[in-house]
Amino acid sequence: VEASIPEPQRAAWSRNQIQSFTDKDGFEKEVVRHVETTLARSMFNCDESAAYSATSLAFRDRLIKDWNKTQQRQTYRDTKRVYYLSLEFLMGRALDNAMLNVGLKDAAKGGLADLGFRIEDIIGQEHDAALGNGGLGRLAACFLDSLASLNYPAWGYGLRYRYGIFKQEIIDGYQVEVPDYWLDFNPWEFPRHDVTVDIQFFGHVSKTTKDDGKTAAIWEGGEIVQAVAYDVPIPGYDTPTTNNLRLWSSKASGGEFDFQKFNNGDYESSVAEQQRAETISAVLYPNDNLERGKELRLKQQYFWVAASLYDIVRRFKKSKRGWNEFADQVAIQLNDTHPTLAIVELQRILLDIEGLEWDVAWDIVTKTFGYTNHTVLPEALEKWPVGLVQYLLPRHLQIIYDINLYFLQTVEKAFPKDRDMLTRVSIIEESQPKMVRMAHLAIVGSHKVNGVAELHSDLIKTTIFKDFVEVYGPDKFTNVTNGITPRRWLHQANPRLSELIASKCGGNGFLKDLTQLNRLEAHAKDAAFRREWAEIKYANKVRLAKHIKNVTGVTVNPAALFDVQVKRIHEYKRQQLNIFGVIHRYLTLKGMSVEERKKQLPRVSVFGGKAAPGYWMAKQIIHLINAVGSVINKDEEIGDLLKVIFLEDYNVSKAEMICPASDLSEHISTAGTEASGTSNMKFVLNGGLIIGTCDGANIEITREIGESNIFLFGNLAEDVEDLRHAHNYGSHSIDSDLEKVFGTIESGTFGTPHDFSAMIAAVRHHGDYYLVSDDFHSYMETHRLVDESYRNQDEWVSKCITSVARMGFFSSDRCINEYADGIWNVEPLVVQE
Ligand code: GPU
Repeated sequence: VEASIPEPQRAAWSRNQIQSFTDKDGFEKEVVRHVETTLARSMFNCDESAAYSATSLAFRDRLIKDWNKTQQRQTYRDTKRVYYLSLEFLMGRALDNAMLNVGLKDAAKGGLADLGFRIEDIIGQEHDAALGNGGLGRLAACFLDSLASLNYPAWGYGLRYRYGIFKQEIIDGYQVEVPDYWLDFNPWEFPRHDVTVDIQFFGHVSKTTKDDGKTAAIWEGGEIVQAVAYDVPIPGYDTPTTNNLRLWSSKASGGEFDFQKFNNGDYESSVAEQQRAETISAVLYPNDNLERGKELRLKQQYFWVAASLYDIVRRFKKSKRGWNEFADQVAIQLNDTHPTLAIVELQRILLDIEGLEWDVAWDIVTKTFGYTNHTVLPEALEKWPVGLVQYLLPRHLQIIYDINLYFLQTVEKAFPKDRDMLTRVSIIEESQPKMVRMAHLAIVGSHKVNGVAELHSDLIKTTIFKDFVEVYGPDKFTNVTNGITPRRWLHQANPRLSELIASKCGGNGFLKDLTQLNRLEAHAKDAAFRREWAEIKYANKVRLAKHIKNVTGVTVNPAALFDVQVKRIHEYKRQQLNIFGVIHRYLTLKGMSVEERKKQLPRVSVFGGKAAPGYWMAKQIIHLINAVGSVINKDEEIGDLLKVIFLEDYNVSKAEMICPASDLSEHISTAGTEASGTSNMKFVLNGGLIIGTCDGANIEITREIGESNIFLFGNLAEDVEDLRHAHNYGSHSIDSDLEKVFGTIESGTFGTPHDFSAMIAAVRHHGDYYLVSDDFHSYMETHRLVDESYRNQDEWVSKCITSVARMGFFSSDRCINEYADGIWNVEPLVVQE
């Protein structure tokens, strides 16, 4: 069909396309048109929800044009493309981002005002796209923003979950999970019912002899599920490049129903089959830093990986190039081990379908893939039972065994007679049952492996992947420190601060080259500038205080120090250390005379974050925070001096409100456990200071902004092992202040002590694996330093300004350029307008 339309005709059509709006009046016309036609409503009953829909549709129309042109340009120029495979994309809201990236937010603001709406209210109508758990998924979203903003020809590939991360409600202090059905109305996705891939599961493998006498494997039988593409446009900031995020949705391959069964009267089972197929992309697994080995999860992984690779190979084949050029045209990045089957799938395609020799195919595969590791925590490292892989993907298991065989042969040559080495590096773990180690497969099948912050990248080389450094040498392993997009996390989340910064940095250039923030440094000592800066922070705190009042009923004083810890709830992230610290602060205040109390600095401790539904201890931590809050917040003796708030349902859009309102944020993981952390960067970029451990990216943040601008405490990663050993085999005495906190909990001050006994026992009797007691004293001392420092507002604000000025390194643009240079070998596609 495409080819039958003559070129002049096509060119004429594209010249005559309806022009998009460029100003307020044009925007208004488009909104009215969409309300009255697309939505079939009258302007007389256009409510905020309809105004949101129409505004989104108006901006979507604009994006589509840039998007089409970008795809045409990339096809025409046919340079190397990057494919970012991630099971999670935590995108948040799209409208505000689209308005800012396209550069017409002011037009929309004016237009909406004419129609009787406040733009904030309209933006607030949008449901977050929450197809991720936490940092890993949000990193993928920041990367998409940078890839488009820097004009890289890039695609994201993921799953279109019908249910994203659950919505969290707090009922009687406990977390309750509610399904997040987000697809009611989503103007940001385009179903591509013509882009489908049949995905095979189960079945068996037979051998056949080809014409040339060689044998080939044939995978047949089993069942077929269809993958349908849904495309989401990803606009770059201040560039026409609009890339594509392709999400796959599953459905039964037979179309709506199996008519055979239907006609035979077996209606129910034909519907059941339909539903079973749709289950694959139904729900995001809500675990962060934890793998639970569920069969459906493995199905999700293969479904998504196979559909994506089919699509990538199909696109490559259109270029009519030879396979020897594949790795020059295609770079695929594996976001953690979740997409590792892509390595096996590409080898299968090249070997079984395209008929390449093993070595030729394998060379292409390893040149194509890069693998990013995001954790050293053992419970998060993926392993799949061999039996399950055999049953679900029989041909893939054979290929995995062959990959392992050839790999172990080379290891054997380099380390003759070292049986232990072979056992340690093998892709197959010889356990009961045998397991496929996905990280090992990812390393063997990639040309580069990277960690996400310097400490983390060093740790993977010296701990979990140590043997592989010996096998491959150190150059296969590299570091790319994480970054965040300043568009969403500064310009969008904190428009007033962004504007103030622009006024001192010579305009908005810093949003594309974040190192330009260094121009601020000269102004840190300027009293008038500091006042403006502080005034913006205060306004952001007022806004958060209002939100807190609305959702919890608690009044907090915006002049208090806002101390924030928002992230997934996890023992290694140590929210328990924070809440024990809060209790200690409360006890200290209670022990003071009225006079003494008057001299104290008021504080608001804000917590937020979801616990995995099956993570009992994390749920107990949430319960304790709420229990403590409900006692302290109504203690009239304490009043404004201390408030404890748990904000329910922490997500991307709430983060955009919370980050700009923090004075101090907590990044207090046990040293060596947090691979990088990225909210640490968001908080500093928004003019807040950090209390933190020497862990993840905190270390590099310290190096950049200076030791005097961060509150570090606690034991170092290099000492953790010895301390744990001492807990278990030596004497383990608990910090005396922490004992007082435990005593208070056990006396029933915060409700039934039994509810919290496991949390206390974890420290006292079960080895205190996360070193809560070891770090408690230094944590509390450091909080005292924070108070002291905050009293001198001039100095505090200077620290904040200086820190922001030195944050240029943490842009995800820098990070993406490092991947492009060091791992992908891709270049931006310059746009000539
Ligand atoms: N991370 Br593994 C997740 O959010 N989920 C996971 O399942 C795994 C890692 C995080 C790390 O915990 C965090 O330190 C890092 O900043 C982030 O990935 C992005 O690299």
